[in-house]
Amino acid sequence: MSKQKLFSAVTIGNLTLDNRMVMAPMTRNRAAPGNIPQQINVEYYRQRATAGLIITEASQVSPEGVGYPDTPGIYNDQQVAGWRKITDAVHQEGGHIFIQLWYVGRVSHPSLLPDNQLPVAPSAIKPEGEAVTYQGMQPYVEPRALQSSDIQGIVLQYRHAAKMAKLAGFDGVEIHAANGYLIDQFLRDGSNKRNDEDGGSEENRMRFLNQVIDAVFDSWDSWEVGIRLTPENSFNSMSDSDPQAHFHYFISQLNPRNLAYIHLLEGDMMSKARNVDYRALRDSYNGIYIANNGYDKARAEAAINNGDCDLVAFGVPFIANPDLVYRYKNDLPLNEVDQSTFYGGDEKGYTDYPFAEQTGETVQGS
Ligand code: 8OZ
Repeated sequence: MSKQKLFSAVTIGNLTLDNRMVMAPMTRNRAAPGNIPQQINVEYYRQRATAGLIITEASQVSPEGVGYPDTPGIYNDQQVAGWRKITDAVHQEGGHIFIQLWYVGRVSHPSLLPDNQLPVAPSAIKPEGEAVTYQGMQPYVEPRALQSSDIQGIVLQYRHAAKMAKLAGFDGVEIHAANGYLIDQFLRDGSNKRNDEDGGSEENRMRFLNQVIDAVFDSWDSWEVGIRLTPENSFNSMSDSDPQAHFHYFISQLNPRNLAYIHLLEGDMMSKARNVDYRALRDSYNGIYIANNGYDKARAEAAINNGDCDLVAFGVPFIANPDLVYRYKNDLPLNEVDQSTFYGGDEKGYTDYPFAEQTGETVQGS
């Protein structure tokens, strides 16, 4: 068998990852009250530590950043203590783990926020649909458009969370600038109608992201910071008038930042369309590119061999297969995934997916 690049080591800054299979960030809504990571989460991440890199589920940088029930935070000491058990467990198993920093912006609901305050956004544009709240689904509300003077306060929340992530023992952080949350709301022109220094030109729309990067760099080296982007994902009512050109600009601007990586969810999760030329975006970037969205082993191998990406992030396959690396390496069948247990609940559909050895599968020809 020829050497398979997917299973070859890769260096990011001072880190050497065992393989190029990344566990994608996935919201699972199983934090304890207070948005605190708990023992079941330790077990979940420990089981998946053979991934070259784990990127955690999105984690709020402050109580104001929350948008869903039971999602973890990374802004207080209890949360840091909870995460510390997770990073220790992953490191004990020889793995590496970045935490994804999150502030949802307009995709929230007053009932989830301190003092029932309104969600915030670059512009007062309500997303379609309903928020998931502790009282069930409730229609989204029109967000409050941020004042220029509010923005610095949010940047400071990112700075604080980045510092807490360091205390929690992570190997790095991923800035969630994707999927229609606050940073993405600034980047894309369907949600950013501002006519001040944070809206209009590409440069202005990127200002908030640049400030967040600077804030995170206060506690992390550049090669310990990744960024997730979604040029054309329409999830959360997002749109942009020219994703190819705009994201070419944003990504080119990231070159001198010397980041750990950029991580792109390619295509539109909702329509399954894929109208952006991701190879062109990849070629405009000098550093490491992680590709995501519906890859399996064959597509991942082909993409890496073709130079379309350096690593591939897998989501759903890692939910159902804690030993996905072992299964792919040995061409073993995958467990069937139970979508009904994606969000919320207990160990069922979370830490009870069997490892290959337990199902009696044998390894062929290795
Ligand atoms: C699904 C459900 C809730 C949140 C994202 C953090 O899309 C999420 C998310 C996904 O990035």
